[in-house]
Amino acid sequence: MLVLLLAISCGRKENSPAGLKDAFGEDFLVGVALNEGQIRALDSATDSVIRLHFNAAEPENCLKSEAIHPEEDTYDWELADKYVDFCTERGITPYGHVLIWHSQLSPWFAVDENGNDVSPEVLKQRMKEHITTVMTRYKGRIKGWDVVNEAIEDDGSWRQSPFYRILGEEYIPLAFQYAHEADPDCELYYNDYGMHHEGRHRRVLELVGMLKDRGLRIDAVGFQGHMGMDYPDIDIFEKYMREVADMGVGICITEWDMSALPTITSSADVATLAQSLGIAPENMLNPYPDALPEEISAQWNKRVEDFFSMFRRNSDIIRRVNIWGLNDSSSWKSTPRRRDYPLLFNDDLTPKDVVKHFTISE
Ligand code: 9MR
Repeated sequence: MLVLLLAISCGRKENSPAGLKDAFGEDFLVGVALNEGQIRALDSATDSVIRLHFNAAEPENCLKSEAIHPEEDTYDWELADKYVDFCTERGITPYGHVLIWHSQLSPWFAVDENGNDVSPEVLKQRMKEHITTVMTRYKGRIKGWDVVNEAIEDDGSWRQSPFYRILGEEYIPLAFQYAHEADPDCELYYNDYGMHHEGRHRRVLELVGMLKDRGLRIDAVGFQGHMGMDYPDIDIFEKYMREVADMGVGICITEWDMSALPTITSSADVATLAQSLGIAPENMLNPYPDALPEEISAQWNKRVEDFFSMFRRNSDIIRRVNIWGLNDSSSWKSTPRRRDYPLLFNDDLTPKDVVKHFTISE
């Protein structure tokens, strides 16, 4: 009776799920990317929302090589250790992002003392040392790692990263080999964005096939979910996920967020776009500095609902959906000069309509 009364007073029915992790409990894990303040639990209200809604996490920045391995013989474990402890204490499964990525790469990683590219042998040795040291520290605690991130361009060509320049595409199987040797029980992923581009999609299929043909472990492909109101096409996203899963790997939706702002590409006709949205052309870069208009908010919530319903329909292949941040003000997409509304919680931590839709039973 007390439980029922409490549930009613909280606006929920007795059997309605409490948080997103419960709403999708039968389907997949629901994760959040944690920033430094959240990992340090600086704000108790933030902490409560994390505890209520999420059962998985990735660290937004603290496991990247520039943060954790700033100099060749120096590791900085302070925040990364806290991240893993934070998750463990709250029953949240911690995931690792990221081992080999061209961006936020430690400046020393691929160059010699004169700033020239190191030899292939030296780079292999550095990759192996980095992967082995980091994975060994969190062995048995971090459940899975993004081993290689963003190696492929939209058109399917290999990204000209220092790793590719020095080792060619061979750096990818090498990274997976080193990772598996470091922690044989750990899940290993390839992670990339813009997965609706046909060129990248074809190359991802080829890459997964190549790793499997060589007998290397790859558990899942991470489809980063950085989206907008007009991309990606939901049917193509679903079709491509299924095609990748058909190769015998799981799917993780990693880094999910959806910009609520108009997409402006270099070829966009900004004046026409502005007119169609009723926005003055000079305000197009920051069209909603004070609040998101209700009409746009309704469209945003509906599109998010469509995507999450599609994820649920594909729960036979999707293992985890990881949101790239908690509330709008903490998103990498929102800055004072371009205020965006891409996450599931408002600045004040209240849930958006789509969260209520999934967590409150009718
Ligand atoms: O959210 C991250 C932001 O805080 C960093 O400044 C940025 C630097 O590149 O990286 C962001 O996260 C990226 C992720 O690690 C890989 N995929 C793209 C994400 C958004 O840039």
